[in-house]
Amino acid sequence: MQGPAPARSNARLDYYERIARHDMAPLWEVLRGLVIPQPASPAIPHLWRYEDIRPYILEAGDLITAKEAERRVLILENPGLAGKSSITRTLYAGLQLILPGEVAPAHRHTQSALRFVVEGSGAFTAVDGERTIMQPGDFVITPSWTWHDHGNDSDQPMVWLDGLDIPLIQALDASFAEMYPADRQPVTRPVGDSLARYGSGLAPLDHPPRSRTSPVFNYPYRRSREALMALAGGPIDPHRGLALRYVNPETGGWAMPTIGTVLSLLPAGYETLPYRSTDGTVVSVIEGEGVSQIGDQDFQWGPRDIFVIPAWTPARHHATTKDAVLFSFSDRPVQEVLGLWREERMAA
Ligand code: 1HN
Repeated sequence: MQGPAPARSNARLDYYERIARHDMAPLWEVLRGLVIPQPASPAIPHLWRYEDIRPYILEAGDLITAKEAERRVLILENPGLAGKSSITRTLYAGLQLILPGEVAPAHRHTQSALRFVVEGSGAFTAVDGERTIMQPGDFVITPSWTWHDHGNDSDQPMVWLDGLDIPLIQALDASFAEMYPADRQPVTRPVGDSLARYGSGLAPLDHPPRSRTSPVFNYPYRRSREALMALAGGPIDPHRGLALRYVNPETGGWAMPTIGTVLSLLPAGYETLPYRSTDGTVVSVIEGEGVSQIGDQDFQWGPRDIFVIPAWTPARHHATTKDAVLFSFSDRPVQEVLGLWREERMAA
């Protein structure tokens, strides 16, 4: 697969032309590009500075309502994947705006979604009959094929990062979607019900898991941050900082079947050693400031900035002035079940 490319004699070229008419092609002409010795993602490292893009997000609010748009979102498109609505090869990311009084109508689709609240507080999302009120840093899940609508009964705009497995579902040709017959689905359980039932290391007796996604659909930042900070004085992974995985309490596995989510702490002044893994990763900065070297580029970041580390691209992170807290997501759960996921802990 890495030997020299075969020469293209006239006889061979003539043959390729004739077999093309029968919808066939010679593998030996393309093999070296298909089965490559290591990942070479077309995605490139990139950072979206929140301060720079925020005016455009708010401007969308003057141009179109959430209802007309169905979802008023600016896609964060990887510059290496132009026109593909993708931030990595398998994942989509966007920033969604919902203004006071608005409703994003109920629908469902086979794509799984996560919301990570970036700005504003008090808007809600309803999933499968339950509402959750969202605060900055909350990680909220919309499992595959569940009805979901959003609303904002607060007095401030809310912006959240959407992460979906759209390109992955597209590659599998497994997209189904439909609108709910009304803007809002009926609410059948009180706010906080899922967290009370499943979010305290307890689960209802005699109820087997109903889905592959965590029954906790809002992991409130207050609780996640507390867990992280409780470990702050202890040992730290030199390549990854202090990193915690969001778990499905029924299985101990990832919270979502297709998207792995992580909360990390880099103490002030801490510099990680270079690291790469096969899961291209989207990072949303919650607290702190720093600089990340991704491939051969340096990216400076602060609160609410979003950056992407393509698959198998070495990255190292430095929290400069304060403790940094980062939320990140990738397709790692998919790669793990398929036995494909790899990482490399590199020397400085
Ligand atoms: C979607 O349903 C939402 O529910 C956000 O908020 C972004 C992007 C593509 C397809 C469906 C949402 C989406 C989406």
